[in-house]
Amino acid sequence: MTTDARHTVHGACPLDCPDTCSWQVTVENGQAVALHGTRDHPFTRGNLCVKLNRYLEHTRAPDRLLYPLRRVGKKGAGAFQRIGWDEALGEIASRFKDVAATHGGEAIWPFFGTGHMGHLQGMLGSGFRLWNALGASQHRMTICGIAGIAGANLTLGQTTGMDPEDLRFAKLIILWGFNPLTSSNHVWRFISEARKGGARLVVIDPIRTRSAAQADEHIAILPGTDAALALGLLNVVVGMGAEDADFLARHTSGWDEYRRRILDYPPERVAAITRVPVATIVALGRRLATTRPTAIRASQGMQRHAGGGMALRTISTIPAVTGDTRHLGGGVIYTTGQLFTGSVAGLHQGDLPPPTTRILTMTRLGENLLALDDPPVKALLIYGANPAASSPQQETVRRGLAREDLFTVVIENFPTDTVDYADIVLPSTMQTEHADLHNAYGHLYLLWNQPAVAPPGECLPHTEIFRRLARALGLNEPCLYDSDDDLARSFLASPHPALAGITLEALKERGWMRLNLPTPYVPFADGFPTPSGKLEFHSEKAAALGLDPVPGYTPPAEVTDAGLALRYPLALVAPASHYFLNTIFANMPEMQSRAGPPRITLNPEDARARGITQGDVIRIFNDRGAFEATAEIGDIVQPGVVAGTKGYWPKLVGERSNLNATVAERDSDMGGGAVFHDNRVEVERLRRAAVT
Ligand SMILES: Nc1nc2c(c(=O)[nH]1)N[C@H]1C(S)=C(S)[C@@H](COP(=O)(O)OP(=O)(O)OC[C@H]3O[C@@H](n4cnc5c(=O)[nH]c(N)nc54)[C@H](O)[C@@H]3O)O[C@H]1N2
Ligand SMILES: Nc1nc2c(c(=O)[nH]1)N[C@H]1C(S)=C(S)[C@@H](COP(=O)(O)OP(=O)(O)OC[C@H]3O[C@@H](n4cnc5c(=O)[nH]c(N)nc54)[C@H](O)[C@@H]3O)O[C@H]1N2
Ligand code: SF4
Ligand SMILES: [Mo]
Repeated sequence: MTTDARHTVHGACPLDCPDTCSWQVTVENGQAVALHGTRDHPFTRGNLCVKLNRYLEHTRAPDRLLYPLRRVGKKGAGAFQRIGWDEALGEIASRFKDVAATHGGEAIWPFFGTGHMGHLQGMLGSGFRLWNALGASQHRMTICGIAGIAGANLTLGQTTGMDPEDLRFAKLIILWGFNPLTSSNHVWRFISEARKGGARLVVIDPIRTRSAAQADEHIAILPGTDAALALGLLNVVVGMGAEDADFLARHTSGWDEYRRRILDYPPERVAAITRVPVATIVALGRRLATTRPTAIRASQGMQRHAGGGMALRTISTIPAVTGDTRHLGGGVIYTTGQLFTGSVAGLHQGDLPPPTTRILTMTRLGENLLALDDPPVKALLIYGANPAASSPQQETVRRGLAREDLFTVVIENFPTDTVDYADIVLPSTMQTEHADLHNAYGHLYLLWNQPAVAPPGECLPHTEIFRRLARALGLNEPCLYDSDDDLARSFLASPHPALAGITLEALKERGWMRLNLPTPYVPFADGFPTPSGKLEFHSEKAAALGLDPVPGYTPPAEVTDAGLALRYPLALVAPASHYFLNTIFANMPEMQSRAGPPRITLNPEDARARGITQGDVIRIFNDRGAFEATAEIGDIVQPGVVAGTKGYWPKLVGERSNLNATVAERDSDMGGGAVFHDNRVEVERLRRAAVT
């Protein structure tokens, strides 16, 4: 690589977004001067998004962490002094060794988030070998889509039934709990193409989002009731005798049992559960019965509920009943992540045996820090995560992080609320400064990210930090010292045909490569990857897990709880912000000014009942906590539902809390997933809007 001439470097967006954009960094005299989407990438096609267009600026932001730090003030105060790397790693190694000697390795919790999605630097593999060698507790990534993954897997054996690019062939598209114009904008091109060909677009979402506002029809469902709606729609299909009897007989198991379940959900019953009018259910059910191909793009939003796994499990049955599974452009998409069948064991374990230590659920951080025994968590190493802002039950998390006897290391790019609780802070590189290999969860391309520029200050990539930490700990296992290229190769060295012909050299040369799957992708040509080889309405695996053997409807824990409803009558839904990616960019002045202050939208009826007018400062609370926001009044939500957006840094907003102060540390029905949108609150006015 020359450093003086102008040249471009292949890369990929590392953030938690289905699109995993391919990008090109233009480098001049060793500086990154421009960042563009890769034009010939079939999914990205030359564009990034409003957030990442300013990424280079973000890498040079004045608040970027550049040096290792040691805490000098109280936990949470954010007072630090600069130290050297050797000192920092020496201290971490000696504290980890003490903890392991006194309490066992499981008292160490490596806690990673979705701040970076790579195999080398991010949640798909970073540090896993080191934690295994140390005998640390294992970290279960429950904060995002796990309930839906578990649910879709029970039905289909995998989490997608089609390639998102094939949405363009659909004649009816249902975006179910998915707001792509904000959270996955590149898929909109394929939806638009289908619409040009006459497809109808229906959005099912409690909020009239940007995407819902652009649709032919918006169905404003009560949060957490989607599985009931799915059963109601199938009730209409079955009532018309429109089920694909041949497909059901040949490729599914348990249809009779499931059919009886469907018959339990006539539109009238479903309307009462979901608040969707009977006529709307019947009309969509009829369209579903008669429109081939129909594509359903489901997303994470609807599974952030106590019944979230069941929601995806039930919705995933629809294309089998209608026969859409047979058609190109028909089927259901949840995530494409599972199609990236690299060698996970190779990357995560190297030559070590699989870990057998206890597994800690990340969305129980507060409770695990405060109540766990045998052994208690005594050392926490947080990377690519901002739990003081992103995790449920914020006050509990803070109390846990404030424990004086807890040794906390945070590896970060920016001084987040979580950093404020660290004993030692380590500065990490950003995506233009390190190498990585990326999967996607919204398309079928593997990507390589080549470092484009030297890191600023003393920032290091995680891979290098973990090699140095292994040395400081005196660990000898050779695989802990593998280079970045070796690590990438260990994932690519998979015998699975989907990776045939994909080498590190080819990826470096091209930047991205499609998985070696047939084009078009026909997922279930050889049967379903379930235990029976069929699409499973009846699931023995579910029964063995203590779950209902047949898909159904599991009510949300809070939204339909009548007792709770008396005290906290409003259901708070808190999805993606258009200008932040989770908590990333919420410290960037440009994005802060575009996003504005935290807002909560109330229906005019709910606002009137509380004497709240547009622009008032309001307090949103329940037994778990409270936060402040500016009131926005509008009919984008129904009475009884209020909406905000995630991502604000608590320390930068009123009451030093964001909406996760009110969310419960509760598990969903499957996989221990988080329940961010299953949350009852009350709202009161704090101050009148300033008169201008
Ligand atoms: N109320 C509510 N809360 C939610 C959600 C919701 O819908 N509603 N959604 C949830 C979901 S889906 C998710 S995925 C989580 C995400 O929650 P988190 O896992 O906390 O993810 P982020 O906020 O994206 O990123 C965390 C941190 O990673 C850092 N980071 C980025 N790249 C790197 C890197 O290369 N190295 C290091 N060391 N750090 C890096 C960023 O600076 C950022 O501070 O939030 C959840 N929280
Ligand atoms: N701009 C931006 N893009 C993002 C993110 C971001 O923070 N900002 N976050 C990223 C992350 S972490 C993820 S996991 C992905 C995917 O994240 P998404 O799947 O987009 O997740 P959410 O934003 O939580 O929810 C999507 C939609 O589901 C709706 N919803 C909530 N509850 C229900 C329900 O019970 N039923 C139905 N039908 N709908 C419901 C919400 O109102 C929202 O409009 O997006 C990623 N993209
Ligand atoms: S956040 Fe999503 S849309 Fe934006 S650049 Fe990254 S992958 Fe692309
Ligand atoms: Mo996520």
